[in-house]
Amino acid sequence: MAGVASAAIDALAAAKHHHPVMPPATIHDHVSHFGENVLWITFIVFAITFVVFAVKTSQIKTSERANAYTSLFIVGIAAMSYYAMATGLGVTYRPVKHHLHHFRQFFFARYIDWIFTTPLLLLDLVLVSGLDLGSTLWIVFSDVAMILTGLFGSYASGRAQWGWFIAGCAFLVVVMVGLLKNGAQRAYSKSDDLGKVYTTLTSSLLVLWWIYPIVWLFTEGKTKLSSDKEVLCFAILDILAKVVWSTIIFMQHEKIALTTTILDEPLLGGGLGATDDDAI
Ligand code: RET
Repeated sequence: MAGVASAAIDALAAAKHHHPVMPPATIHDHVSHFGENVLWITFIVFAITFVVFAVKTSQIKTSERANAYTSLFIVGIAAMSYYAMATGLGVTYRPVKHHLHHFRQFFFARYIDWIFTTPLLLLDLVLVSGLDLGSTLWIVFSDVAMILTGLFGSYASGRAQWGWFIAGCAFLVVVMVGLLKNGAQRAYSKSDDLGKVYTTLTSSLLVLWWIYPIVWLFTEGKTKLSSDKEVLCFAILDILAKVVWSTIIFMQHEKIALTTTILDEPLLGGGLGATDDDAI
């Protein structure tokens, strides 16, 4: 009992110093003050964006708020995830391959964040195009599988890691095909204007999303970049993919609302906005 209590006290003391699970090792890669500041600044950016989005959402007609609520939820989750990482909660250490006494900080909170926010980002596009439920499901399932490969791949060692990485990239290709083929067809079938808005949103999203595996390769994968650089690269990407990208959706909302009839259609009638007959 006393052992448990003293372990709890040790854990609390360690958490206070941002090293929650400090293994008995000789080398640790972890963020310096610079990285910690990046985490805090990113948290503040997301928190402010959440407030701004909440105000903007309240100014939109209730029936046209679907994208706005989705974006609000996305930045809200990101704010929580960055708060967790900045306070040392969503962080642990993992062994670095081929080195017995070398451990590197591992920000698992990212993956919890991404597993919720990437499907929500895709939902934004589904709402814009009015894609049918069947296509939506395989796109979203591939996306979730992709994030899981990143989580497992970070912990895997040696060659096993590349299996996860390749599988993850394959899932991203599936997502890409679904968005560019099924999604675009559906959006253009509604109107040319909507098709164009959808294509701009989708291509900017995909360009950003392909940078994630590249950063992952040099950080979690090959551990070539320091923990500070890892935090900085993902923070920039997350702000671009969530704050900037969702702001574009907010700005386009009138065009989207004018051309879609999503909310007038029955939600369970074959799709999130689509009916059975217009499913592709
Ligand atoms: C991983 C590693 C495995 C291979 C691939 C990946 C892709 C991750 C992506 C993440 C996107 C995150 C976003 C977050 C929200 O802002 C998991 C890094 C392909 C595309 C958009």
